[in-house]
Amino acid sequence: MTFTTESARSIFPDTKVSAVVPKTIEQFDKLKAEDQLALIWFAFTEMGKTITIAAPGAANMMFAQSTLDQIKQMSPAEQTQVMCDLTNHADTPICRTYGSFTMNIKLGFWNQLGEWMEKGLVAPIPQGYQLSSQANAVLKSIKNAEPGQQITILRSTVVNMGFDSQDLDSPKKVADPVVIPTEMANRTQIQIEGVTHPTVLSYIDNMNANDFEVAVDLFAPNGALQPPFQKPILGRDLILAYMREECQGLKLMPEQGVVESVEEGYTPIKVTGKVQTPWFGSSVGMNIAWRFLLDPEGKIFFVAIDLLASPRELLTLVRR
Ligand code: ECH
Repeated sequence: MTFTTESARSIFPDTKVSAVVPKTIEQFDKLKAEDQLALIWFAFTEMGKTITIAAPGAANMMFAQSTLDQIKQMSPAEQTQVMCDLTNHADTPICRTYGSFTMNIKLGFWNQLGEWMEKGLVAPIPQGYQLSSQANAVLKSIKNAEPGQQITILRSTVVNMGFDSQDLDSPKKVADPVVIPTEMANRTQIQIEGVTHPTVLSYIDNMNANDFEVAVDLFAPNGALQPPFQKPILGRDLILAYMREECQGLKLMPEQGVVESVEEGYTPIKVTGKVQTPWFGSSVGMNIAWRFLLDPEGKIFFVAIDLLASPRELLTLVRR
């Protein structure tokens, strides 16, 4: 049997991914808008006691600035309405503009609103707001989750907001500024206990250097990358676009791995370790597994990135 993307998805079936994340997001989506906003506020302020968020540079926020200023000038009632509209995916001009933002601009947008809410420049969550019992249960599961899982839940709530429309009269999708790859002299070379395959090492090193064109060349033309809790992204063009939007400034810190025996020329390799996002730097290390399947030419036919259920899973590298 030769591999298909679908069959490749189930390599290393013993990998335990976080169940808390999809479960919490599902419960969160069922809450009413006011509860969703208040809950994120409570979760975010609680997390802020132990982890620090790094605000993005002004250049990255350029596309959101006029919308943010527009909101700042509204009455408190209108501001609350905009936030509820975003949560309810209402079809309004602001929700359409928000829908055209990249992930990082969406996060930066809310980060700015949060700062303004704290300073009283934008309508805050009403003092003494009482969460419903369902919302309280969701808040509790977020509080009990690991930091890497908490920020994944939070990010997903922000990314899902707004109105995403395919209409021609909607604002065109904006792009993040393209980052310049790290100079050769300043690059680091990773070592992974148990894995010396050059494709895997080169993937990690190029991702860490923001050199996405070189990283994507390591994929087979029909190769696929599967981000946590998502379907595989197919083909080099889409993978490159994804990397430019989602992978700038990531720090991949693989620790150990295992190479399974070759099956019809395909090599399964599993690597575990930590990943840091530029949003939280070294204050949050996410526990990650990369499940690679290399084709007979040594190109990446498939790689899944999983958010692990617990740090214990970093050691689950058993062969089938
Ligand atoms: C306030 C209240 C009202 C409502 C809202 C508010 C503001 C909320 C804010 C939230 C900010 C959240 C943030 C979350 C950031 C999360 C980042 C994560 C990154 C994970 C990256 C990973 C990368 C893995 C990958 C690897 C690869 O090899 C290939 C690619 C890829 C409070 C006002 C809404 C401000 C900033 C979770 C795991 C390793 C798959 C990308």
